[in-house]
Parts: sequence; C-alpha cells; structure tokens
Amino acid sequence: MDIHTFDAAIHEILAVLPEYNMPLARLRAIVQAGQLPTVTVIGKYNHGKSRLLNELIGDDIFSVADKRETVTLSEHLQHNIRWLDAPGLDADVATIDDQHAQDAMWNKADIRLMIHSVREGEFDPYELRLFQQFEQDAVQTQRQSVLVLTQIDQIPDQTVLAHIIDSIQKQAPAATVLPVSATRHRQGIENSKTLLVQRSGIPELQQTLSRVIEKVPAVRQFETNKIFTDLTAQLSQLQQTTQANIQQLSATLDHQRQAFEHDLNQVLDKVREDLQPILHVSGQDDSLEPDSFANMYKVTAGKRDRNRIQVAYSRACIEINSHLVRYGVVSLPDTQKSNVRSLDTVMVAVMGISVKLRKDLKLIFEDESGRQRLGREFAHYFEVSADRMHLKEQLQDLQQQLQQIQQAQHASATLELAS
Ligand SMILES: Nc1nc2c(ncn2[C@@H]2O[C@H](COP(=O)(O)OP(=O)(O)O)[C@@H](O)[C@H]2O)c(=O)[nH]1
Ligand SMILES: [Mg+2]
Repeated sequence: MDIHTFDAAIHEILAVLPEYNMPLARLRAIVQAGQLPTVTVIGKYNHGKSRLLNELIGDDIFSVADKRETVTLSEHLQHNIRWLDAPGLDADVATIDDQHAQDAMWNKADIRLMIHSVREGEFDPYELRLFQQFEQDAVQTQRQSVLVLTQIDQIPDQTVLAHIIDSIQKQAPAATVLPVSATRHRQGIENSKTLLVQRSGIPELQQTLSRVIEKVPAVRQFETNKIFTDLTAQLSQLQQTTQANIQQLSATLDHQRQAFEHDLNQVLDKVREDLQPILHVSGQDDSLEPDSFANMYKVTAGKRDRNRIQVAYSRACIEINSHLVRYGVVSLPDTQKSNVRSLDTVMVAVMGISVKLRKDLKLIFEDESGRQRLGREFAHYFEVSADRMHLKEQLQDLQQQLQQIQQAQHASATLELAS
C-alpha cells in the first residue's frame, strides 16, 4: 500500500477516533521504517548525543559541537539500523525542533537511548519525567529504553563518579544504566588500546543494544497487534453505542408522532362532540338569514346565530391549539413566515380566521375529508416544528456518524492487512 492510501485510511479513522493520533502515527512510522530498526538518542543539548552515535556507527557522521548544533532530525543507516539524532530536549517547546524531537522519540524510535552527561549530576525534573514516561510506554508497547550516562572521563574521581551514577540509578531504579565515554572509546580505537576501549563502556552498550535490537521485530508485532486490537474494540464499541442511539432516537420520533396523531384525534373527536348542538339545529338555519342595510345596527336572529357559530369555532380552535402547543407546534417554519407576526401561527395557516356558516363548520369538523385534511396538515406542521426538526437533525448526524464509523472500520481492516 502506498503511503497516500495509508494516510487516507488513517484520516478516516481519526475522523471518528481523534485520540488515536499517537498510536496511528507510530504505526505509520513502523510501516515506513520497513525492516530497519530505529535507534534514537534523546537528551539535552551538549550531553554528547551526536558524538556517542558517531562512536556506535564507527564514523563521524553526525556533527558534534559545543553549542546547539542538531536542530533537525538527522538520520543515518548503518549495520542495518537507522540511527536518529534528535534535536536537544531543551529545544523551545512548540517549535519545529520540538516537533522533530517528539516525532523521533514517540513515533520513530524502536529503541530509545536516553542520554545524560554525568557532568550535570542527577537528572533534572524534566529529564526524569520524560524517562518515566518512556518506562510507562514500555509497559504499554514493550518498546525498550536504555539509560546512557555520557562523558564519564570528565569525572576523574571514581568515588564521585560512582556516587553520581548511584544517585541517578536511584532516580530510575528499574533502568538499565550504562556509563560511557566517547572520547575514551575514540582514543582507544585510534591507538589500539583495548583496555581503554573496554573502560569506555561502549562495548557493553553495544552488547545491550544488539540484545534489544534483536527483539525489535517481535516488539513491533506486539505494538501493531495491540494497536489493531484496541482500535477494533473501540470502533465496534462506538458503532454499538451509535446504533443504539439511532434506535432510541428513531423510537422517540415514532412515539412522538403516534402520540401527536392519537391526541389530535382525541381532541378532534371531542371538538366534534362539543359542536353537535351547534352543527345540527332543528328547524330553520338562522345563520343563513342575510344581513340587510335596514338592520345594520340591530341584533337579528341571523347575527346571533352566526355569532354562536363563530364562538363555537373559536372555542374549537383554542382546544386544538392547546394540543399543538403541548407538542411544540407553535409558529410556522421560517420559510413560511410573513411579516405579520400574529398571523404566523399554524392555527391561522390551517384553519383560517373565521367561520360563520354552519356548513363550513361541518365541512371542517364533521366530514371525513375535513378531518383528514386537518390530520394531514397538522401532522405536516408537527414534522416541521422546531423541536421535531432538531431531533431529526440529531438523527441525521448520528446516521452520518455511523457511516463514518463503518468507513473507519473498513480503513482499519485495510491498514491491518497492509501492516
Ligand atoms: N570529554 C568528553 N566530551 C564529550 C564526550 N561526548 C561528547 N563530548 C563533547 O561534548 C560536547 C557536545 O557533544 P555533542 O555530541 O555535540 O552533544 P549533543 O548536543 O548532545 O549532540 C562536544 O564538545 C563533545 O566533544 C565524552 O564522552 N567525553
Ligand atoms: Mg547533537
């Protein structure tokens, strides 16, 4: 799999599990490294990282200096090992240097050589915390760290040196501590002085290194398995919760709709019941008696009857409206709003403003087609009401999330095959 496809798959997983940033960056580094184990030196400036690497490689590859020299990550392949010289830890945090250092120690390193010069005495709090993080990481990933104490030739007094080494060992009780001197090693090699080479501590470091390097393939396998085991479990957990949430929300939406319809029918039944005396009058229908110019200011039987109809109609509307309010169906959707606020209600949109004739009242509340129209239109406004729309948007989000999770599962399976 090419790295772009790989990165695209990582991207899909991170879309649903952003907290997998670190493990996936490590996975990517493993895949990119191919067969080569990566040994990284980590430590503060001028503690002798670059010079130690040169001794281990047997060549002056990395630049050695008394100032902040190594600012970017430099690497060199030798003896089938990738050697990484990381920027000093005292690089300003959040700069590019620091990102390189972080990338080197957390993503790229199979083996970390924590470098500390005995000239500085004990670990400072930052070094100590970092080394403890490596030890914690070793529990999770099995990746090995070695604690290398450099520049031991700088402390000629053996008692003092022993005391420093001892107190560092107390700071990191579980660590394999290896005291070395790069200069002593170089002198020994150049002058063929075996004893000097022995006393440089470098051969012991090399032995320890080859022991841990041997384990790299198995450790990587462990790391990879663990990443995918965790990832698969997390994704399926996420899938289950999302599915359960979708089910719950769909059920809520269904219940709400059913309850709305059920209650609306009850209200409409009751309204129809209450309207019976008004709908059916024996004898003549006074409401049909027209108004005339002559009785403009008089109370006539026609006016009184039409007034009764209007009042009954209003009462019916109030009952229906209270049902709508209970279900959050209050104002019209934004797209349907006019600039007359008092008319922007669902009631006005569906019912109109007034009814004065008995036949219209019947048409609305008694005839089956009228009942059906009310049911249909109120249901429509119920569906577009704010709360309901909000729930439906939530459901859509969840469904989209589920789709993303399934894509991430697919991506994870593809990555696993390629790793
Ligand atoms: N005496 C002595 N000096 C060393 C030793 N290792 C490194 N140095 C010196 O310490 C300084 C910093 O070394 P360098 O490798 O550049 O440190 P880095 O910044 O950690 O990479 C240089 O002047 C080195 O020559 C050592 O074992 N003994
Ligand atoms: Mg350096």
